[in-house]
Amino acid sequence: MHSFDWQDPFALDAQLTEEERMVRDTAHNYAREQLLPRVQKAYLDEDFDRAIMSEMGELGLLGPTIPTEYGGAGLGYVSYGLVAREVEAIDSGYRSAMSVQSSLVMHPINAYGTEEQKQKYLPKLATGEWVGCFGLTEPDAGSDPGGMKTRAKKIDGGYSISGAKMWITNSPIADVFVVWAKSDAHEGKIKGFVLEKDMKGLSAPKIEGKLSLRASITGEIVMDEVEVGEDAMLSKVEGLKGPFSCLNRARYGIAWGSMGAAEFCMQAARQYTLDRHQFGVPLASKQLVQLKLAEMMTEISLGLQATLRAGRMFDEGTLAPEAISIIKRNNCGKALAIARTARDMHGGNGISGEFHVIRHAINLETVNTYEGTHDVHGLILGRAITGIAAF
Ligand code: TGC
Ligand code: FAD
Repeated sequence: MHSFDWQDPFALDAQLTEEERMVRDTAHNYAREQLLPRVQKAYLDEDFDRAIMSEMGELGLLGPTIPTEYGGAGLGYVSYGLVAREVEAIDSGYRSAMSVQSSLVMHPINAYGTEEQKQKYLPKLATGEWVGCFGLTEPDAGSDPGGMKTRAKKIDGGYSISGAKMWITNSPIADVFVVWAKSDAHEGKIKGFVLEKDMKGLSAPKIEGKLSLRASITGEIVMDEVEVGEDAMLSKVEGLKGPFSCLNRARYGIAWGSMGAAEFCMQAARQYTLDRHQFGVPLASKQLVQLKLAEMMTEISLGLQATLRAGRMFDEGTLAPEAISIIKRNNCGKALAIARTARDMHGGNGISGEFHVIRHAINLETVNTYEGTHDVHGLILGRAITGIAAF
């Protein structure tokens, strides 16, 4: 019989290729050595260090699945997921910055852009020289992006775009804005546009005072008759499937990332309860504590195994969006519950930034909401099971 490894019950490590392990180790070392030491201050100061994007770019962590000819790493989706897991073990906000750049900005340009757009944007996004953001959500259109008000009006030689996007990761520091608008030249259908920072009529004010995801920068995108040429349009896609195909990739990465945060919290709770003595014995000797750790290990190992399977299916081209809803919804919900329990197991120390668990728990409130809320993914699955849309 094999011996049991509580950190890897189903031998996930053994199911990875040599290349995937190398990518994982690179991301692990970077996250532990460069991100962990600065996260507590960044969180307290509500500050995202722009240099992180260049550091990640240098290591090849931005756009890992983008072809090498455009500056990406040409890796598979399992590698992408492993990076998300390592980065989110430190902070969901750092994974956010990375997944927006990779899945929501580089992917649509690569999938729907012209050769010129790819040459112009992808290499600089891959190195982190440019930061990108993705504008889908609006003040009055969140779970229902089909209700967006942003309009692209046809003008001579291009479009005039007006509207407002809300809750946009990276927007205040972005150089490149992928925004989605209803185009009057396309019967009101949704089209994607690539805007640039200094365009007239474009601004991206920061949203101040977030109590969650404070180490990530979030803002609005305000577009007041921003004029762009035809060459700003992502011409190869039309309708909601454009933004949704980007969300598929980001949601998949979040499924991995949230498990990284959960693993961090579980390991912290285990160590804390082994070290902490009450009633003359380590807290870890108590049945209630062991049961909590057992639940955590169970959910993490099942969550990771499902996510690895999804990654393999992604690379084979057999992964349906509904399967991504299963892992996004389940892993975020489970990670949030694990982080809250780990916070409780730390007692009073659990509310201190020094122990990290409360930061993870508060971050995971956002992760459970963005990229489709927990309930919206439940409704996507309900529709798949019954054939009836209940949104
Ligand atoms: P529905 O009628 O279902 O679909 C409209 C069209 O889109 C196609 N489609 C998809 N295509 C690819 N992948 C998917 N996952 C797709 N889902 C739908 C569909 O086939 C159809 O195509 P066609 O050709 O027939 O037009 O659309 P609906 O309006 O009824 O939508 C329902 C619902 C609830 C599923 C959807 O609106 C939804 O997913 N809402 C959640 C919104 C959301 O996730 N927003 C995320 C914003 S970005 C973000 O949060 C970034 S945070 C990043 C970070 O910091 O990490
Ligand atoms: P609503 O849609 O108003 O939902 C409110 C509540 O109602 C939720 O509990 C929801 O589950 C429930 N609900 C909604 N519809 C139904 C229904 N039909 N039946 C039952 N219950 C329902 N968006 C971007 O485009 N780009 C980004 O980079 C980005 N980054 C973000 C960063 C942060 C920090 C945050 C908080 C959000 C970000 N978002 C981004 C927006 C995010 O995707 C939305 O917040 C999310 O999709 C939910 O939309 P909403 O906030 O409008 O909530």
